[in-house]
Parts: sequence; structure tokens; C-alpha cells
Amino acid sequence: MRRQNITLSNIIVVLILAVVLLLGGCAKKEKPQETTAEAPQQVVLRLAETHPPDYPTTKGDYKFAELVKERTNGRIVIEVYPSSQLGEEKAVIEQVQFGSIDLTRVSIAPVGAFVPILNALQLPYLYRDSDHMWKVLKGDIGKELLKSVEDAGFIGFGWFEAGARSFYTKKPVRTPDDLKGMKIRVMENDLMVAMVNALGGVATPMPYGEVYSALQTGVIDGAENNWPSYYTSGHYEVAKYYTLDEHLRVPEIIIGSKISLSQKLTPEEIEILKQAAWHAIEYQREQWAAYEKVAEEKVRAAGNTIIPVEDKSAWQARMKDLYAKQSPEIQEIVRRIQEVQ
Ligand code: GTR
Repeated sequence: MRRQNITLSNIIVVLILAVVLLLGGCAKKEKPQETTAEAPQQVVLRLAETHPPDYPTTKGDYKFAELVKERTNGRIVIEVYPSSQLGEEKAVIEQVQFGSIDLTRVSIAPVGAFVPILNALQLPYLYRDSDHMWKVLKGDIGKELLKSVEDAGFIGFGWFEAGARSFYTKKPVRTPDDLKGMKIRVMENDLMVAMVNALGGVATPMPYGEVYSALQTGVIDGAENNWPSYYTSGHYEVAKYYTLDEHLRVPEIIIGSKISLSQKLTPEEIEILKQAAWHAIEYQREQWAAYEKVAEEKVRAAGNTIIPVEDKSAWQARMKDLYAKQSPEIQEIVRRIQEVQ
């Protein structure tokens, strides 16, 4: 009788264990099932963009969103919020870091304040031309630096083109000496402050959206940007001299939030986003090339004074100290960039 009892209780224990294991197994399997075709639950991600809808980077964002939607059979929808609807770049980057915005396309200039090693990709007069920059971005250096943003809580997806930046001012600037004492708006990164100060100007960091009125009211005497931004921001209306010294080529970047994306997506899906961003690059570069011409034509047609700079050596010479002050890690990357043919 006693024996029988033990056997019975053993059977009960075994049965309970089996049920627990079975339930555990089901619970584990449940998650992937949610993401399969049987029960596709849509995930909506917000992407912040500072430029208007027809700007080449915004078009690149739309292409990225389209590829992601296609490749996930409609499961992942990226909603692009253009025209700074979600805020200015620095504030947006902070929100991406904390997970309240999922994705953003920004200039790497403000990201450099969070990930200093990115300054290696945006030193003044660093690249010979756009092709040189793209060889760097698509090669080992670009891949390493795209990954480097992870330490600051981001996921790096891909690079976009942003042309060359030059100074625009309220009075003509022909040589670096002409910048002396002029208040020049720069992007929010100490590197940009140091660059303008090295040229003799007085650097004034501020968000992009504040530059128009700062120029208009005389809070600043000038700023600097590429043709498309000079045109679409309307800055060309209030700072009519554009000096083509092309001191910077600053890549754009698509970054995502490690916090929010690792909650909302599987590692495989994050990989799909990475591939899609990489595939959107060529489209964005084509859009860029076409729009750069349009913007230049519009600005010239408006009667602005365009000042060519044939010889950049006097400008470049002022950057020696800035290069020398960079960390050994940055200097090493700069050395590798200069070697890229
Ligand atoms: C533009 C860039 C923006 C923003 C802006 C600025 O060229 O595309 O992301 O950084 O410059 O000067 O703030």
C-alpha cells in the first residue's frame, strides 16, 4: 500500500514537471511566433529629420523606410518626421539615446559631441573630394566608425552625402583674415568651435533652426553650410556672400536607439535595417548630386555674390594646430584616411 502511494506521488510529481516543462517550452516558442507571417504585428518606428520632405537626405530616409517595409513584408513601418517636427538635432540625438525616438538622420557633427571618435571623419580639409570620402565611408574605417556609436547607446545604420560646407556671410570674405572678429554660427560640437576660432572668427554654436533669425537680427554675421542647406533654409536671403572655401565635408548618418530598437526588433530585423540603410545610400547620393545643382542655380539666380577660392592653402594652414590637438586615436584614423586612394 505504502509502496503504491509512493509510486502514485512519484507519478504526480513527474506529471507536474512535464506540464511545467511543456508550458515553459511553449512560452519560449511563443515570441518568435509573434513575428512570423501567422501573426504579423506591425511595429511603427519614428525617424526624425531636420530637413523638408523634398530635401535629398529626407528622400534618402523615405527610400530607407520603403526598403525596410518591403523586406519585412510590411511588419516594420518607419514613419519619417521631416522639418524638425521632433526637435532640433542635438535634442533629437539625446532622445534617441534615451529611447524616446527610435531613429534619426543627422549630421555627424552633433553626434561627435556624444561619440568623439567620429570627429576623425569631419576634420576640416580632410578629404580630397567626395569620392575620397566615400571610399573611406564604405571601407574598413567607415564600418569601424559606424559601429563606434554603439558605445554611446546608438546603432549605426548608414552614411549619407552632405556635400562640402562653405562660409556665408553678410559682408564679403575672400581670405581667412576677412573672418577676423566675425560671429559665425557653427554646429554644436567643440571641433566646429575650434575650427572657426582658428580661422580668426568668433564661433557661435546654435541649433540649425535658430540661424535664420540670428542672421536677420545681427546676432551672428555668418554661418556655414552646403548649397542645398544654404538654399532651403533661406539663409541665402539674409547672408548674401558665399565664399567657396569648402572647409568641411561632414557625412550624414542614420542612427537608431539601442534601447528602443532592441526592445522592438529582433537582431535579424536590426540586420535588415542595416542592409536597407546601406542600400539607400546610392539613391541618396544621386538625389544629392541633382539637388546640389538646383540649389546652386537658385542661389545664383537670386543674385547672391559667390566668391570662388582657387587656392585653399592659406585656409588649410590655419588648421595645423587643430589637427595636432586631436587624440592619438583620431590622429591614427586621419593617417589611415589620408592613405586611402
Ligand atoms: C545640414 C545637415 C543638417 C544640419 C545642418 C546644420 O547640412 O544636413 O543635418 O546638421 O547642416 O548646419 O545644423
